[in-house]
Amino acid sequence: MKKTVLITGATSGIGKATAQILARNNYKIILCGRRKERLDELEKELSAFTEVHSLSFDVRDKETVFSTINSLPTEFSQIDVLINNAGNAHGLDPIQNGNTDDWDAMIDINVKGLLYVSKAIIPQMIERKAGHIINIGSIAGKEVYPNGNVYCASKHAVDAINNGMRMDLNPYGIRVGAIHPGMVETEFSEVRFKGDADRASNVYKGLDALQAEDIADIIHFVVSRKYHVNIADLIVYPTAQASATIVKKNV
Ligand code: NDP
Ligand code: 8X3
Repeated sequence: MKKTVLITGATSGIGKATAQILARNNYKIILCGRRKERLDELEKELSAFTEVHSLSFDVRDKETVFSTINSLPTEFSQIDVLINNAGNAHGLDPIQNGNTDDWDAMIDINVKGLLYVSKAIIPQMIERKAGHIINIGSIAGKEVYPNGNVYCASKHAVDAINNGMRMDLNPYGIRVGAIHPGMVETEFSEVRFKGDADRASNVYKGLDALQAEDIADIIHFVVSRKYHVNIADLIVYPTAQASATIVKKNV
């Protein structure tokens, strides 16, 4: 039987590429994100391969997260795999200059949003004593870098939540694991720099950065292992990167 995968942040980058690869590999897909037109477009594209359903909501909106996920049509209501991917960095400033709206966004989306979506789905996994949760962390959840302060804190929280979830859900046979990418060329830096496309593209200049498809390919590998295999924690860099701050650029 086809497994159903719910992907948050499917309108762009890693989430979108993951939906594209899983749709072609016999998974039913639930696409989530705020940008409705992008969801509609992707749903149309992927419907050529599999059953697709879209949910447009902001992961910060607690009530809507629960009501939306709880009102999925029957054909999509059993969620076998949850990919907690929605998230972004907002700003790259020393702590003393940090914008409190940016701080709120990162904590509310990357941490609290991930928790709300998980809480909406975990009970059905517990009931079936089966399920798989993949949390997209970051190298920023393993190391702190200058000016990364609150984004790094939010991703350290994802790392902790991932480990805690795995422990708490262990009695129920639920797989939990995280993937922590280094530099992936997506809309991530455009969001971080509030639409400054030049500054964003500079981040990836002079190196072969990871592409969203590289991470999607790994997510496909992780979800398609035999059920007794749980890939719990994975750091993925481009070859040019050796740590959060050590990056070999050809400039
Ligand atoms: P993108 O900016 O390309 O994608 C981010 C996705 O998150 C979008 O689909 C966006 O959808 C969704 N999202 C953001 N805010 C919200 C919200 N409030 N409610 C619902 N959905 C939201 O970035 P990436 O693909 O790179 O990022 C995906 C994940 O990977 C993030 O968790 C990021 O922290 C992590 N990551 C990225 C790295 C990189 O270098 N790119 C490296 C390490 C980790 P919409 O705006 O339509 O709601
Ligand atoms: C995204 C990668 O290095 O900007 O999480 O934190 S980094």
